[in-house]
Amino acid sequence: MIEQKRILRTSLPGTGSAALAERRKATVSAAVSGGNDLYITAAEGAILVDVDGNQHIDLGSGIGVASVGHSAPRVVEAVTKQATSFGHTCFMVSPYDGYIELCEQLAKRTPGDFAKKSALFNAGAEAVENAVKVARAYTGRPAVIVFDHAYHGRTNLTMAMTAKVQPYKDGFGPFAPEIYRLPMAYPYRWPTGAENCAEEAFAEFASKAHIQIGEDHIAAVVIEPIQGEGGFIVPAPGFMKLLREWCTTHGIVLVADEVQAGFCRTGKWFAIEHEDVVPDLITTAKALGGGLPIAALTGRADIMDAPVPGGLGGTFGGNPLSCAAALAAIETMESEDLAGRAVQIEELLYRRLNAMAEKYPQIGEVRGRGAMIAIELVAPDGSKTPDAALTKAVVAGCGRRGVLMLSCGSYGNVIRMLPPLVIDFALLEDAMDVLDEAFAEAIG
Ligand code: PLZ
Repeated sequence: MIEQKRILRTSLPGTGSAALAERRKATVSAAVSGGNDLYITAAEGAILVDVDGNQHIDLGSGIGVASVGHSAPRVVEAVTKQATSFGHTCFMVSPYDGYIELCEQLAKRTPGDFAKKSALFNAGAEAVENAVKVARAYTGRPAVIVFDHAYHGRTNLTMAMTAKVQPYKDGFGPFAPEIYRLPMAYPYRWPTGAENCAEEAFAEFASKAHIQIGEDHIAAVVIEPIQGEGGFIVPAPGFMKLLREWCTTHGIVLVADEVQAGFCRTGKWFAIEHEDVVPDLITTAKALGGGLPIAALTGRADIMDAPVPGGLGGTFGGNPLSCAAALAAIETMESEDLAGRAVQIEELLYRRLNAMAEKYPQIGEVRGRGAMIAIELVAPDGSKTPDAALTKAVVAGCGRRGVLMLSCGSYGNVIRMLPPLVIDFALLEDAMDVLDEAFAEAIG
């Protein structure tokens, strides 16, 4: 048992982490994104233990994965049991029931009161790629619409769908064709004000889609119901509904990319449920696997059956260990009401972050839902000029004190909080005290 407490035993990084950082430098590609150089040897609940014995509060959850907590008991038990019976056969070769049971669960949990089917993959990007394949096969059309600030992955197709060049796309072109980027309803930065955002953003969307692409050429609109890497941007209220109606009118497949926001993170099973919108297809990964890699594409049965037989698959997709982990993670979310806990986390974080925003005018906005909350940092003069340097300094200050925070945002000026949903509230209060300290230190 790891005590759910922040404990610093050495200065950071300790000698063990420093030694591993050296070995890494010699052998791991320098192009692989670097974290905070604290090397982990154990984790439980919301605590990460580094090789020097320091205990860190994890407000990143391995980028939104550890929603059920690190080493969640049901997941550990299910994976251990599965590993002792069989580890891999390939569902396309010798199938097994875990895959089917998980598809049943996905049909049951995802929004939409209609027949649904799923296919299982290894990572979020792969689920998104397959959503595009399925939508093209179903509609017989080529074009795909994505949004400003979107993040959908690092494969060739999903790089094209991801908005930000640095570091995701630089030097990696040419990119896949027929991807069109349209404006996102980003309330905080909408030029005429948040209150006009949904309608104006949609009007611009519909006009550009008509003039530049043509509705009859569009297979899918792919959108994150809350944008993740792009800065935890919650679309202006009503925008998603307008998109839904427009897609229905034109026979276009609406894909919700819930890779980061899905599975109880935002206080509901899926973030799009807050919008009262039902997508045709939904992509999931991250929290779904409870720590093991798995991703899913779920949606209307007729759409999911559109590709040619054999058109979807992959050696590892729906690996038995990952299916067992996912079933245990879903059971944990259900029996521990983790969506309900996310709502409680939201209350705590908003209370603490709004209080900090009163003190620090650099906090331009507190936003997000459930346990997916962020602050956007800007110049304190009302200009909303992004402050990436301050963001970096605050995240580093938290790191030095044993609280792992992640930044995000197109302008690198957003600090996001993605705690495990099982986190003790005392631990979260402690993390907020640390954030406050780090803020005070960074602004001097
Ligand atoms: N769709 C909405 O958030 C992954 C990636 C971080 P994979 N986000 C974290 C990084 O720097 O690589 C993500 C997402 C949304 C798709 C993906 C892609 O999921 O499992 O990383 O492929």
